[in-house]
Amino acid sequence: MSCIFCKIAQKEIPSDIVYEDEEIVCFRDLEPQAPVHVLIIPKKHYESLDSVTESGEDKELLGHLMAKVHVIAARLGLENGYRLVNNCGEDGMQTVKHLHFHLLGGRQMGWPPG
Ligand code: DGP
Repeated sequence: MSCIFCKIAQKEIPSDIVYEDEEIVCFRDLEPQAPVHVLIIPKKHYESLDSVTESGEDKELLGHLMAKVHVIAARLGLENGYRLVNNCGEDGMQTVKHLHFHLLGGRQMGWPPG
């Protein structure tokens, strides 16, 4: 297995995990872009959002992940709001090819993003 986020999910390489359950892991980003910057990933490997299908399994997993976002945000003290970002593919500037959502907060965000 060469995927770095699979290795983080399997605890083969260390990370600062802030939330974990059977299906997902959330850990602090190595290069934080905000006072709070964590990545939420499914443990199951999907290369990107483009790999997600309409199967019941994928819908359940992604629905579960989305339903946990506000739980994680609350745990991290983001009472005043946050931003959830997915970079998909080359134009989306995705660098790690394991589906992940950036949860950013702790400051006022700008719009439009770069
Ligand atoms: P993206 O551009 O959306 O693919 O963002 C990938 C993010 O992953 C980027 O913000 C840096 C972070 N990252 C890359 N490698 C590691 C790692 O080994 N550990 C952690 N915690 N974060 C990583």
